[in-house]
Amino acid sequence: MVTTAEQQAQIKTEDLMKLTDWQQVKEYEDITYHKAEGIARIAFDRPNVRNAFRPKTIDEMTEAVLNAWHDAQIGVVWITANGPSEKDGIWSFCAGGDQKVRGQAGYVGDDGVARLNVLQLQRYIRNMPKPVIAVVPGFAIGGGHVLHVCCDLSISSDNAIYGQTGPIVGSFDAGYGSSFLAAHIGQKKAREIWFLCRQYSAAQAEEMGMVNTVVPLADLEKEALQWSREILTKSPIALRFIKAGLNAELDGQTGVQVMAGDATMLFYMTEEGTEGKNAFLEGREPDFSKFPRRP
Ligand code: 2NE
Repeated sequence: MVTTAEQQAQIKTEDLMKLTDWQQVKEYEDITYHKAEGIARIAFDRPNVRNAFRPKTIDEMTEAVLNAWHDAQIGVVWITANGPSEKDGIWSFCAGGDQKVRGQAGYVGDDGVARLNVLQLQRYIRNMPKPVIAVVPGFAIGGGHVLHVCCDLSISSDNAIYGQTGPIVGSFDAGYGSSFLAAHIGQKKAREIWFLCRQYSAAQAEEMGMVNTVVPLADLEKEALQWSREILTKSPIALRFIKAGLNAELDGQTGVQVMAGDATMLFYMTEEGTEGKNAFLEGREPDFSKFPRRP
């Protein structure tokens, strides 16, 4: 049976987080950020507005995502959310852009300027050479739905609700929010989601291949920890290339560039690549004669 609203209200973030020794990285206003066991846990922390994001939320999340990207001890990154709402006890992942700060030209920050760097955040999630898991404890709607789509894997609580509202509230994401979604669930289903703006249960999301697995809310982080620990036993470079390869076609020249950068990194790690650098530093001609032209 799906976790009911009454049961959701009884489950606190601390209950979900007690399974490992999470260490706070930095204090933020709109998110929380912790690390443990090589995992980064980055969580929306505006549960009273279904974790809708404003420019500050996205700026904070971007900083945390980049920190996790550049931390060599981190092998898996979670994008998740805290809860429940103090108002009604309901859990959410993210309900997209905060409509209350939406001005004439976009979402307005504390500085009065309309700008929302959520598309940049989507690209960081995709380009980061490590698995990113959406750990979804409730509503994933609008731009929140797009963020889970951009993650490599989605682990869903059974009470989660998925859907789009853009064409209702006067917005849309015709980028990854549409094309990457279609790559997951097919063109017909992606068009249905955007054209009709219906809401879908976690079970329906799993059936259409939009999420990887569904568990009771109380077990969400236990499941995410198990998946993460399994991933952490695998070769980082193998995972890096698989992610880049899976992204490459949809990402066009940018996808090729990311893979090319990874290939260059590997080349630097070879004796052949090092010979070129050493020769320059030693003021001599490089000698590549000993390196075979492999068939
Ligand atoms: C998420 C959903 C379906 C939940 O419905 P329900 O009935 O369970 O909750 P309710 O009462 O609507 O919301 C609870 C509180 O959260 C606030 C509400 O205003 C309410 O506040 P109070 O009345 O208690 O004060 N809230 C929820 N979502 C909010 C939001 N996005 N902005 C500001 N406050 C929000 C239901 O709440 C819903 O449909 N929410 C709106 C979803 C939505 O339209 N999101 C924006 C889509 S566009 C977007 O995200 C986007 C994009 O398309 C392109 C670029 C960037 C962003």
